[in-house]
Amino acid sequence: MEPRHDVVQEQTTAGPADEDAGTAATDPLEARSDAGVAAPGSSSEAAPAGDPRLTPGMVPASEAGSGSVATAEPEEAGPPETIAEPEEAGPPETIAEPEPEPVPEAAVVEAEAIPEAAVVEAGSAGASQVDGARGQADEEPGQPEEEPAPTTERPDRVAEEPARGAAEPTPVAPTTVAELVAATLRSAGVRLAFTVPGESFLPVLDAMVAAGIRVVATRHEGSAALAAEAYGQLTGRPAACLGSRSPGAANLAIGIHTATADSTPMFVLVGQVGTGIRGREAFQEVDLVGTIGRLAKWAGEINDPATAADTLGAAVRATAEGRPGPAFIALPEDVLERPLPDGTVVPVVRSRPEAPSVADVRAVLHFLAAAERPVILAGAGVLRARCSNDLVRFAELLHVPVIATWRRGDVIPNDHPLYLGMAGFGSPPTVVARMEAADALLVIGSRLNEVTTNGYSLPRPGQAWMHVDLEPRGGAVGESPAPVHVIRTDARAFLRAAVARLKDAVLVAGPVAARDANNGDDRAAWEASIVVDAGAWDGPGVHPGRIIADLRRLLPEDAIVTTDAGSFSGWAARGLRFHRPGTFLGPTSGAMGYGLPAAIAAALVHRERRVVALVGDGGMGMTIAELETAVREDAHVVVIVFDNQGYGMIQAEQVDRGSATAPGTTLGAIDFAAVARACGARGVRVESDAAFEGVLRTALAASGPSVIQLAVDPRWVSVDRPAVS
Ligand SMILES: Cc1ncc(C[n+]2csc(CCOP(=O)(O)OP(=O)(O)O)c2C)c(N)n1
Ligand SMILES: [Mg+2]
Repeated sequence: MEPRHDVVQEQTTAGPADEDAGTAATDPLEARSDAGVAAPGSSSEAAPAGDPRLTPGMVPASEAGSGSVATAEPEEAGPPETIAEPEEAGPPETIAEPEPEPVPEAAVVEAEAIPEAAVVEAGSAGASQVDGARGQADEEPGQPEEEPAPTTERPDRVAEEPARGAAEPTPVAPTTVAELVAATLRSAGVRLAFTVPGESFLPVLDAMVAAGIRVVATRHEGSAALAAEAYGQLTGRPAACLGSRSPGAANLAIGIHTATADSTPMFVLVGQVGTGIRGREAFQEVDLVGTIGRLAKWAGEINDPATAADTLGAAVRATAEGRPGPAFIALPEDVLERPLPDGTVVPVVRSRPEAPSVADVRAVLHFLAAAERPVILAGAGVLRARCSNDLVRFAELLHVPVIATWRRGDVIPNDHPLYLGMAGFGSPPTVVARMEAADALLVIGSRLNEVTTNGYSLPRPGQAWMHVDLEPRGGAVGESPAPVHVIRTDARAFLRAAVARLKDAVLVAGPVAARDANNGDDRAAWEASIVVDAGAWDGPGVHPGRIIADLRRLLPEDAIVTTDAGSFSGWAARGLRFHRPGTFLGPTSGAMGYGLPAAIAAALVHRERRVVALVGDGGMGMTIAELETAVREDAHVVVIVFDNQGYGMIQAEQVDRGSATAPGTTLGAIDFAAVARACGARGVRVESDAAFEGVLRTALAASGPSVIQLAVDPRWVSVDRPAVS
């Protein structure tokens, strides 16, 4: 793509950084003299009040020089007072990032309390989004740590009461392998563990409780793993899940895969048969590391107290460095209570994101600024790095719209005029069309999976795109078409650096106005395409789109929504709106059974917030016993079951393929409301749209779990094939 000479110019004094950037006379970010820069104090004042084309920090073309945009770079161009910074002229509303992190002090105290704690410095190549969530990625490299966003909610009860009301344990140096495991996890940020216990790892559970990690029993290991995964998605910190030998590990598998697919930090601990009886058909014996362990990002086994610290250090590094993911640790039963050698220390990992180079940042800025129809596609990397505010600022400064990757619809507030929807299942046609129309696509914090890319049709052949990611795919399985530029860094490090360069930008009114006009049209088209509650419907049962519209109207802005897999989820994907990052949890693994365990995890983290799980009758059948877990844990979750008495999404596929009998997808009735009541929760069946609002209001106002069972006629095939037109 030929750079447009009339779009961007950069006010700078020539210096080493410019040589570094390699700018040339034809570059759209040409070095220019002060002549094109607004006079001190003039920039924001020069903008006519109320002119929607001009945002803070921008000046009209007449002020900026002919046909150009100038960015004044703070480090090169002199003091910022020459140009009004966005903050001075009215900052964009701050988005509340997910909750402030409650962990670091305790982790530090503990590490320090253990003599000679080994600090494993992570290499600079990988950015730690995990540690970022614990506070370190709040720092821009070389910058002081940022204050967490203010919050009105009371502190996280999980962190506050790790042992449910018990006092914070006094750290003691571990003496056994089990204690070392617990101490390592605790120092890595773990505060919650979900498990179905087995005889093979009981000393670890006791050690965890002693170390201040709260242990929650679930009714199935699959739920334990999915709850731990959801906790990691929500907080950016790892939780743990535990299962016993091969049966427990097999049941944990769904959550291990989900954590890998969703780049979620997590520890998976599995009891293993004793080292002395391996290979002899021992009870429940299997090569855990070589089988189920391979679903994880990293897998290892602790066979010897002498190497336990090294193995655990590698596990922590795996969760924390580069693309986050689950670490799987097999724990042979006979090793757990063996004493540690003298001098064993708890491994502590610190990693910091690598800052992008000036040239990298410039390449992206030029790319977006020179385009006519640029788009940013933003994914989980932005959420994990907790930099939605930075992304909003970046998009605003460049006037570039943002599309969320599949199941990351909360990446920026959906009521922002630059938000143009979520890609993937359930997205309206405007989303793919807009991405296809982009002459410059910036992908940030996404691995570009099959669903987000509309079956790998995006980026389309010949489309110019750039990739900012912790682990961009390259080599034989690299992206096609290849990106024109790749920056291996975390989203926050990139966005911070880019915003720092951009915030004094001055853009000519002409291109900005054209961009804004396009963005306005695109936003209007998207808004028109996400109506899900249209059409006359008097039953039987509810109109799924109206249920979603009611939720959109009635849920508080900080409510957290979780979802299962199924046709019902399409109405939510299209019709819900998110106002804050960290308000949606959905697995890109597509795992059924996620909704309820994820909601329980979210409710344990945010006791004061409303948590709503959207599930089908199929998915609910898989995890229904966790209602008892929710009751026992006093988790305030509202589970909304779209009950069409079948595996609807799969049945639709069968019908499309011409299956005569659609075998295996018709289910019978379960009285989910009655089961809820039998577990000690509230349970209500809703047969009509009109009845829903009152039932929902009651459930939201109550404490503890509620189930709202919605009768859904099977003619509601999907959001694209509703029962009414
Ligand atoms: C664990 C798991 N098993 C199977 C599937 C395949 N699958 C996707 S959607 C679906 C049907 C879900 O049924 P239900 O929860 O009732 O939702 P509905 O489609 O009827 O709205 C199935 C079986 C899956 N995604 N995950
Ligand atoms: Mg169903």
